[in-house]
Amino acid sequence: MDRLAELNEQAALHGLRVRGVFAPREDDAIGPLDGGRPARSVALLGNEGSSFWGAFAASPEHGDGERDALDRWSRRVGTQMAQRLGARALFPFGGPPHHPFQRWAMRARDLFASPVGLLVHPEYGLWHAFRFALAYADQLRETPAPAKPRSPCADCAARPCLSACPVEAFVEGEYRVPRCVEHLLANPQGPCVTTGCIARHACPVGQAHRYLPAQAQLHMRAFVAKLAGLR
Ligand code: B12
Repeated sequence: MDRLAELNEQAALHGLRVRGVFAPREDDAIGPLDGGRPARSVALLGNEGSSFWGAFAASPEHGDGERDALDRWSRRVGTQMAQRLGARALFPFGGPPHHPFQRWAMRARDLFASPVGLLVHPEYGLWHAFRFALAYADQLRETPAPAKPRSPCADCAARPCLSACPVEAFVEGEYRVPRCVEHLLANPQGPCVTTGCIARHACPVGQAHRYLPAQAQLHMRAFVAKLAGLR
């Protein structure tokens, strides 16, 4: 089996998807892999919609009551997959400094910056994210990446994502984090926390892939806990 097919198969066991592959450059600061070989391919692994929720909900991390359950699950699954596949795992959390997952993802596949900063996908809209990346010494993809389609935001004149936030935390190209933080902390039972970011819900793209309520709540509660520390 080729290495990309093997990776797809292993990822699917955890409800994860290969969310693009790119060839790293020097300025990606990935460094040498075990044995001193340079990384030649990096695969991004993550969720499309709630694809990983069943696997995560059945995991020990989900039920143990400790903090950062999803990050701990991602670290365990990513580390195990890396060992099995002869790759090195890189994580989106644990910084700063942070690995630039969004910049990498735009190089790797059909993802685009949206007005609210999250990357938008033509099918999944804003309902996708990254759990880890695997750096390989091999060339994982032999055929050239498919041509990028047009960003769905290019044809969206209404831009409901920018007007939906109750505290105007998003203006084109800027995320006013303190406004969002104050609102979430002051309204822990409000819809932003219980159903997920209202600006994200307002995007008309990928509505069928909106997160399950349990997943949306987990992300927002984890986010609020982190924000309380940032204040
Ligand atoms: C720091 C951070 C935050 C900070 C925001 C910092 C800021 N001022 O923008 C906080 C903690 C507030 C935050 C919030 C959220 N985040 Co965040 N965050 C990150 C993190 C860990 C690092 C980003 C970074 O600094 N990268 C380093 C630079 C060098 O790399 P870069 O690719 O060039 O990163 C740039 C973009 O990330 C951009 N950016 C990030 N957010 C926004 C928002 C706007 C409006 C704009 C214009 C730009 C922008 O700014 C970075 C610096 O240029 C990334 C994970 C990662 N490692 O990339 C997740 C990440 C960007 N976040 C993500 C998500 C999902 C969220 C939340 C929705 C969390 C949630 N509740 O589920 C919220 C969004 C707010 C909301 N109301 O919905 C996802 C985005 C997935 C996607 N579809 O694109 C990421 C990739 C994590 C993941 N595991 O997938 N986040």
